[in-house]
Amino acid sequence: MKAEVLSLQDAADELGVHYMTAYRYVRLGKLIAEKSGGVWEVLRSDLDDLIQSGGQQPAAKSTKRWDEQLLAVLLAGDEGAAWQVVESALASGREPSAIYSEMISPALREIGNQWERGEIDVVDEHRASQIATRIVGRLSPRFHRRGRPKGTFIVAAAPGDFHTLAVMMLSDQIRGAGYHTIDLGGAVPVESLRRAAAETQSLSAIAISAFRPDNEAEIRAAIAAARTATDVPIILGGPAIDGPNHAKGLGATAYAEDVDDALVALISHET
Ligand code: B12
Repeated sequence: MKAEVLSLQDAADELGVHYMTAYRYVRLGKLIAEKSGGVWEVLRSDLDDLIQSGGQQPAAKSTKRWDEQLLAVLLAGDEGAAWQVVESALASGREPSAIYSEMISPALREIGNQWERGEIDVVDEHRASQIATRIVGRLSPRFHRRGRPKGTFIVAAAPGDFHTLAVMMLSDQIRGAGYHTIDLGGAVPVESLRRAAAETQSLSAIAISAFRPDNEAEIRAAIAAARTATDVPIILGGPAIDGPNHAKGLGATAYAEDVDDALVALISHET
């Protein structure tokens, strides 16, 4: 059976509130709505949930769907609403790291898929990425840990690869795990990576992120150059890397899907 969809105005009428109040509910994550063809739409079941809870959605349910809410406001280009969704998720107990991996990453992946299918314009995608970048900038200080760092990670995107958002998130998550990080951002030149590897004190590992499957030669060159400067593990990850064999074939010590994987790779290299 097809789910019943209402306009936000209809939802406001049923709630007996002004349109702007209903929109505020959407921004606060109390009412789940998605923008379709420039118009906010609400599922009947979500409206009923809100009505049954006397205007207050149960926290667990809305927490589970912060990700959908974030996707909707990122697509709408509403930066204020995007930050409010993040703040609400933080207030309900979500860790900043989970905001990255369970909310921002899936939202951006979905936006990439919609762009690939021609459902949204590249402008929508760029606008959403910029908002996501600013959100990550605001969350970044929350990953700071007191005390002596366990070591240092260099984190960078492969040469020719401008997908810096993942590098920012990864760098924060590694910092959150107690390491100092040197974030070299996107499209790091091969020689710069080699020099950074040679000059960094207490280097523990180098993490390289790859989103472009078409620049394997550059990834290989970057890893080879870094290898001439250090023997710490070089951990390769990102959607352009198809698992451990692929990573090792490009010269990396190990493949990692996320920060936990990267730390496991580091520890197993050390022991
Ligand atoms: C935002 C974006 C951009 C932005 C990047 C902005 C920025 N500052 O980062 C801009 C506009 C620059 C861009 C450009 C391009 N993009 Co783009 N982009 C995206 C998009 C929508 C999101 C990327 C992103 O940040 N994802 C969020 C990240 C954080 O999520 P994540 O993947 O889960 O990342 C986590 C893990 O992968 C992991 N991880 C990642 N790396 C590593 C490394 C290690 C060591 C470890 C442990 C973990 C790890 O940790 C991350 C954080 O938790 C993707 C869609 C997608 N499917 O991802 C397309 C996408 C990656 N782009 C794509 C393309 C084609 C391009 C362009 C070639 C488009 C063009 N024709 O110009 C250019 C290439 C530019 C270049 N030279 O790099 C394609 C790549 C497909 C392909 N197979 O080639 C995608 C998949 C879109 C699509 N569906 O077609 N893009």
